[in-house]
Amino acid sequence: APPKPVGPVPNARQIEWYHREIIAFFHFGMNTFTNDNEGDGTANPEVFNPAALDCNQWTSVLKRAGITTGILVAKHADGFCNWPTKHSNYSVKNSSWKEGKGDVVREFTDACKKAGIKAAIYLGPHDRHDSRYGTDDYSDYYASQLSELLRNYGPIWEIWWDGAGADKLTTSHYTRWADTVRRHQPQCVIFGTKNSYRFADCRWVGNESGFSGDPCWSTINPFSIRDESSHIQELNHGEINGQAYIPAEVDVSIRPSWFYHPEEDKRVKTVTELWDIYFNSVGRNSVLLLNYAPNKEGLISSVDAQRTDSLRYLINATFQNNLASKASVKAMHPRGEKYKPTNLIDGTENTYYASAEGFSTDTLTFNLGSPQVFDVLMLQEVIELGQRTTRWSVDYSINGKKWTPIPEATDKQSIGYKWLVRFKPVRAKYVRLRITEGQASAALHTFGVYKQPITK
Ligand code: OTN
Repeated sequence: APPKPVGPVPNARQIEWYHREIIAFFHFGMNTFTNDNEGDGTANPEVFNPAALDCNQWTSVLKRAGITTGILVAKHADGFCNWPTKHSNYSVKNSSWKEGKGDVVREFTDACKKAGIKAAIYLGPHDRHDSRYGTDDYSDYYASQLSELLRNYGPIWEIWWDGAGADKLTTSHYTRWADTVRRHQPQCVIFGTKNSYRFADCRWVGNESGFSGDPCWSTINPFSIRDESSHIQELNHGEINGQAYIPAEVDVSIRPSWFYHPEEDKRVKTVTELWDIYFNSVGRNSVLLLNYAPNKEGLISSVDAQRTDSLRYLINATFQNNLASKASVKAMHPRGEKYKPTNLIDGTENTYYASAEGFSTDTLTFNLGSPQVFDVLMLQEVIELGQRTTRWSVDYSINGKKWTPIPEATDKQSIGYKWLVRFKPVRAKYVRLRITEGQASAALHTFGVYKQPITK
């Protein structure tokens, strides 16, 4: 019989969300033209004029980087709307761009559709331009804009409810807005914060620097999201006994700021920094939300594009070859033929290894056939069955008798959708995964060892 799920489990939106692994953010708006990050909402709409805006260039950057989803800021806290909304005059309609006939949201969603990329939207809950902010009238205004965006631009894959400046907004505001989201786009993922905690499919990770905690559980107590300032650790690590399944989405910018500033052109994150961020987010059971800052022309600078090309090269070059894929595998407590140990190395998620009922510990020994050199390992759990394994270690051996621990892979805790570990290259013919604690029998679909390409 298959293992029974344990604890909270992901919904269909969350399963799909995890598989994106990396999502792109696009901070572009009035701040781009005023060289600001937090405009006060008084900038003249005329200054918005992205003369060479080309969202197809943005999506080509994503395609090269292998990123399949993009979130556009439609309205940031300065209140300026990047689409010609019917519900405000503070928008592209009154800008000099295309004589007021332009629509960034339209160009973005069209480009995404053409490129096969999922389009998503950030509609800032905080608004410094609109004097109704925080009132019931503002609730109407925001709901109308949400409907406008969710009805007229095709499928919207995620909606992003930034908690910044949002403390005045109550659960009743968000209840209404969540109804609007669910009515128009039932599959839309919700990034929820503070008082939108009840509707969150994914949570903030507690920093904007690109790292999840170790461990990082997919579960958390919803009140830790609501009362975020006193629960930064819980946001970063999750809570193993948390009542809800709300995994972390790690938002970080490829530049120091969220919006474009020419003076930051020399401070674009290096490939090494992005590689660290990848391991500390995707490699820690989270989704990476990586921000691009299109410039005043309306284009992504070539350095930024090259950096994510290189990140993609590193990901593909590292993970294309699981050096354990031809191993023979022995398990201490196998569940049976359907859940056999070689399911771990067959390169698919559809088959998985499971330990026998009643065993929350297990040992899996991989004979690689010949000595191999590797410096990365990957584990993936069957997330549909809940967060199961809670402590594990990996050792290696040349003769299968004398084992050496990998310090970086000793006494690890969470696994979840994906857990990656990097270490100094080791040479070994045998590798062993010891599962030493669990909330239930292990259920893993992937175990892999890899060698990073020489990068310097
Ligand atoms: O000043 N801030 O608002 C701030 C500074 C540093 C890091 C975060 C924030 S606000 C924070 O942003 C998150 C997204 O990065 C979430 O939306 C949180 O709810 C929000 O409080």
